[in-house]
Amino acid sequence: MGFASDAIRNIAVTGHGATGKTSLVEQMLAFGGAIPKAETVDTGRTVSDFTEEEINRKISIHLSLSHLEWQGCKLNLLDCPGSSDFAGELVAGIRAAESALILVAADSGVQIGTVQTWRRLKDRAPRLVFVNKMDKEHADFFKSLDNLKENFQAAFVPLVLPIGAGTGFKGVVDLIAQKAYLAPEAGQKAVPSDIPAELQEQAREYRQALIEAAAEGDDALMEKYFESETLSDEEIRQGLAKGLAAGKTVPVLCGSALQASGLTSLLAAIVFACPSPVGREEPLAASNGKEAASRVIDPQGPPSCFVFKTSIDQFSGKLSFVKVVSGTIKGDTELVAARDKRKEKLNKIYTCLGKKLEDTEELPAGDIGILTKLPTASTNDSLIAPELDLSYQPLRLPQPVHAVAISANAKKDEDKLNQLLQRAAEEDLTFRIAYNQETKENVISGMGELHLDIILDKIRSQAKIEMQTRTPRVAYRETIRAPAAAEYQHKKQTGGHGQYAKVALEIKPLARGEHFSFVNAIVGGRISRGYIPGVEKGVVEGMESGIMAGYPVVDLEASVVDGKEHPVDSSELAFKLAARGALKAAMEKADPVLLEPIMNLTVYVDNQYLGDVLSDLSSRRGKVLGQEPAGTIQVVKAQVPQAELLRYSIDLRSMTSGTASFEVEFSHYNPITGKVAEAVVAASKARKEEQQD
Ligand SMILES: Nc1nc2c(ncn2[C@@H]2O[C@H](COP(=O)(O)OP(=O)(O)OP(=O)(O)O)[C@@H](O)[C@H]2O)c(=O)[nH]1
Ligand SMILES: [Mg+2]
Repeated sequence: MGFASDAIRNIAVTGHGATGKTSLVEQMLAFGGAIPKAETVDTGRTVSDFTEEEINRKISIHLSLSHLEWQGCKLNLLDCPGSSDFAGELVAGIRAAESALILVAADSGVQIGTVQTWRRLKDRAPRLVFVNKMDKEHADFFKSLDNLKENFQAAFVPLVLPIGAGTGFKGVVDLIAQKAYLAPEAGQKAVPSDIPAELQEQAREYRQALIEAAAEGDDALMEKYFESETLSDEEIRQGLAKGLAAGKTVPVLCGSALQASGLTSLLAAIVFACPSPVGREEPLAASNGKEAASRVIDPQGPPSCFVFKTSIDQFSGKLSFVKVVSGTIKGDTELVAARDKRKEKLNKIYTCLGKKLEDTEELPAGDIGILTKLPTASTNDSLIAPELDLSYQPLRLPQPVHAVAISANAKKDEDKLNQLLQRAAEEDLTFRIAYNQETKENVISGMGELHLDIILDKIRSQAKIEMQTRTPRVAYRETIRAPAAAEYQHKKQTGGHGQYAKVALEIKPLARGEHFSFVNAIVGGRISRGYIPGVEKGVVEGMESGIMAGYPVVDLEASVVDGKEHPVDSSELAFKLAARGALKAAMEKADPVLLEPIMNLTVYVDNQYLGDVLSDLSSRRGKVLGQEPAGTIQVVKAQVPQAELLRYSIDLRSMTSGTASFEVEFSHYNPITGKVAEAVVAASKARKEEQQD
């Protein structure tokens, strides 16, 4: 209880799916005495994977927090899911941690998820690698090490060497302690022993490399090393810590989570090499408009924290996971939400071991904990002392890559379904729900098919609602390619108070993305000032549905140049209708065209599937912009029409046996003509007829 800020280490445990992150966290917790015994993912009783969906699927879906004490330090472990379907949780985990432990499976080396994690870590530099699963057939520590060097620009430095591999794996040699730690019997601690004779030469060689790497971390150590050609163990640790904090050195360890092997060296490395939160920078939101872009984590000063995750617990209600940036947070600390200065009443403060909440008195700067039942706080909120005026940068979450249209089978369930989807979106910011006004569909989107399936399964089982999903429609647009002019007269003057207005419009194309502008070019009072807003409204309403396929019209300038009014029968409504008619007539003559959304696509793919992925992209009317080899993995950048990507997450999976992954974001709208455009027009016509039936 009561760790000072500089005795805290926050570690995001990351890596490709199924590399053993959850298993390793479990073993570390047991090794450090935080739990009596390590369970396995297969029994569904681990600390980290505790939700029903995780237990059923035997994968991590949510970021989970646990902690242990080691050599006087509090280690907060953030177990991040490996699948790219839950990349949002990884982003949150990385944000809350000062360093990342990247797991690589010794039998597979660097995988797609390793590359993606590495990229996401770019601005949170310090990282360690643990080569796990050394007990597996084909496990090869040195091959994995070469693989890392091939893929990433960094100084990888082994801190341990494996003793054997595969079924012959016995444990590790710790190159700093110069001891062997053999895999312990179940439930036992690893006892240090002498380095086996056959490994002594290799250990000497690697220790020398380790000393050199440590010396490079610090000028004074470098000098000392030149003089005496060696460093003390303590100096090695200091040098590595400096190199790691600067993001230059990446210590590499190995072991087996299954056999609880390699943990002594790993935990020691976390304590001596990973930076404490104190003095690390927490980025500020751009909207602060202040000179500083960040604030250093500091136990002094008024308290503040950042909510990096929100979840709903069956018993405790809303849980807000916070990272304390300054001061100390206690039960009676006064905090307001930076967003609206509304007071947040704190209740109890907790730390946790997975689902198990543990009371705590206070959270000092740098620590991670849970605030419960905050009335309005949500993920990305900054909670600050009332005298502060700042907010922290929101999470840089990835854009959804997969969308489906959804509706409840029974009309009576529609509202309930919407409510539950909204709630899911509050908990998980990479899941979104939106009603698409243009296509008249409820569309949910997320990070992949699995992501959406899991959310829908939960709703199906808990609320007993049956639903249907469909491929969503694309939001096409219409625009013009030439200037044109037309006039239109709206007239209904049969008895009584009539309607009269006449409007002459000139329209011309604007640059892509400029949307709309309206010019009043009336001279000599041909239309009274008071009616001009009616004309503009008519144009805006007319642009809501174009003349080709009924999609919204964009990138057009309309000038009202002439018109006529009647002393009694004219009204704003009459001018609105006349303007709408004039717009349609002008568009007919202005070389109209359909626009389709084009997406920026980044695909991470193994070399062996590169050819398939590229030829598939060209069949999707995609344009490959570049290709970056990163060792055995290629990063392909392309622009592809959205209409061709509606099932990409499913197709890419089957094309690459589930190994590839992609990111996608909207880029721009592009004109379509010929067969592609004809198909869009035909589909829209068919839909209209169907609606009329
Ligand atoms: N042989 C062997 N199997 C391991 C080892 N570590 C984990 N596993 C197994 O690998 C599988 C995946 O382990 P997890 O701990 O769930 O892996 P993870 O990285 O947390 O997976 P995600 O969170 O879903 O990405 C399980 O069946 C584990 O029992 C290891 O060191 N050796
Ligand atoms: Mg896991």
